[in-house]
Amino acid sequence: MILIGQFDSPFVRRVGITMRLYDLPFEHKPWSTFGEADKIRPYNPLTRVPVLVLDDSVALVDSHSILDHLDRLVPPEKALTPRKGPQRTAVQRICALAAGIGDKAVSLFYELHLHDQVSDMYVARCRSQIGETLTLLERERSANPAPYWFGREMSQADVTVACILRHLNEAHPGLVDMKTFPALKKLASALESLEVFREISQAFIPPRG
Ligand SMILES: N[C@@H](CCC(=O)N[C@@H](CS)C(=O)NCC(=O)O)C(=O)O
Repeated sequence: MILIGQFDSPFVRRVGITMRLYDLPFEHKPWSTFGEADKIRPYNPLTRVPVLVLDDSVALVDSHSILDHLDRLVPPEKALTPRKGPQRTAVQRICALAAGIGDKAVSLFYELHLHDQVSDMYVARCRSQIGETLTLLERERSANPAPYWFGREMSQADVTVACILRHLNEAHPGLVDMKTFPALKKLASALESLEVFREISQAFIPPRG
């Protein structure tokens, strides 16, 4: 399989980390969505990453559907998102909230750095959406003393939250005071110290329009 996209994208990174944790080998093409859009376009006309090119050449897009595919390539006990039941819904809910923060962080970056005229209203809206969702996640995480979000085993919720927080803080330094979110900070720090998180990582490179 071929994974397209740079690991400074939280969406690409969560796919890369998941593939390592699943022992699924992949070739990595760290193409930039702006500088190398022409290389990405044949696989994804949206020129967004991640893209996962399967061995039969089918190109999957969007980290949610890519992870759904990968989860079915491993035995159920190894999958980071449970196959069924309330636990699946619970993991997906945290992933959706965290990934939503990632979407807003990307939109905010484009608004601030790629638009000639920045909309103060849109910037304020993104900031508030990010802050309020972090507050909700902090509240739920701080009520839970388990080492990972859903107990003693890592789930996709943990992977996604850590990837999103790193991207948020690198793309928008100073936007969020992580001291205000100690439980999230602790979880992310623990995960970022793991070998797989250190290997599958890349410092944020600002896109240029
Ligand atoms: N919902 C998508 C979001 C992917 C996304 O926003 N990727 C960004 C990089 S972090 C991108 O490709 N941006 C280029 C663009 O939107 O033009 C996912 O989960 O994969």
